[in-house]
Amino acid sequence: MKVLDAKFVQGFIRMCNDGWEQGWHERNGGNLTYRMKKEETEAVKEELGQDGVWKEIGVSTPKLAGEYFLVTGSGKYFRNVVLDPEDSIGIVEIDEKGENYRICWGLVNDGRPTSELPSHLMNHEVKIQVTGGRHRVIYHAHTTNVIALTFVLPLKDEVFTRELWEMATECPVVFPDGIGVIDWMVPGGRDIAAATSERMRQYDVTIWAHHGMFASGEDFDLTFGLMHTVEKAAEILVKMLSMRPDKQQTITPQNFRDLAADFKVTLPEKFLYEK
Ligand code: 2HA
Ligand code: ZN
Repeated sequence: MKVLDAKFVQGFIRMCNDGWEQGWHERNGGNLTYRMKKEETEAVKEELGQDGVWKEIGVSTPKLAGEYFLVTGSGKYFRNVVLDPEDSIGIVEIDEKGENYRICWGLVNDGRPTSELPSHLMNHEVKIQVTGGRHRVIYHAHTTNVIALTFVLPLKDEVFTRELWEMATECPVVFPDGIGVIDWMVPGGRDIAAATSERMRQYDVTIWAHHGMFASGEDFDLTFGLMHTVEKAAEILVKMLSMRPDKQQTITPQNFRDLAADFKVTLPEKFLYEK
């Protein structure tokens, strides 16, 4: 089968375009990676070259040895993915040590995988461990309202989680484990990758202060839906804070406990503090 005819590739391209249409991917902002299933790799094998040069990932991810990933390219624009996928995205194989990658398909004009490859791969490695391999998608986007909030709220997991939960009843059901937040860091390197993956052990979403969000999920719908839900809650919070800084009424800690019981989710008490 041709790579571009495969369902997972079409889903990946659609997600890139959906993110662009949300306004989360100005210029070359944001990146997306997908850990391919064995049968998906097998299905497109006829188009996967073995002649790519091995290059250093920059971090060591031994649990990803031999895995194949579909990735967006460094410097590529999400808005172009749907028009010219072979230029904008590619498939990479990870070597047997988990330290190098080679391009097997796509990124045809001397392209390279996303500059955030270290963060993506470290997050994939952590998520394989904590989800027993269920999570396959890691998504980074420059979500406007979440970024705006990182200038006015304390950069604490408890504060962001609680404030965003209060903005929409679905939030604690969609992200019951909460949200991690890290201080501003230089993007693209080993340090931000380590700090993010440490948060992703507990959470499916991590906010990068003054930069954007990282989200992890089982498939494209769940991961895009998670990003969308968090960003929508942030939009409501920005609107609320713009109208008046205090709340006339809100969802209370007891309301959250009642919701958790009915919706069969566990909401950690550390987020249900008295204010
Ligand atoms: O430009 O979003 O974090 C890609 C990025 C870097
Ligand atoms: Zn970014």
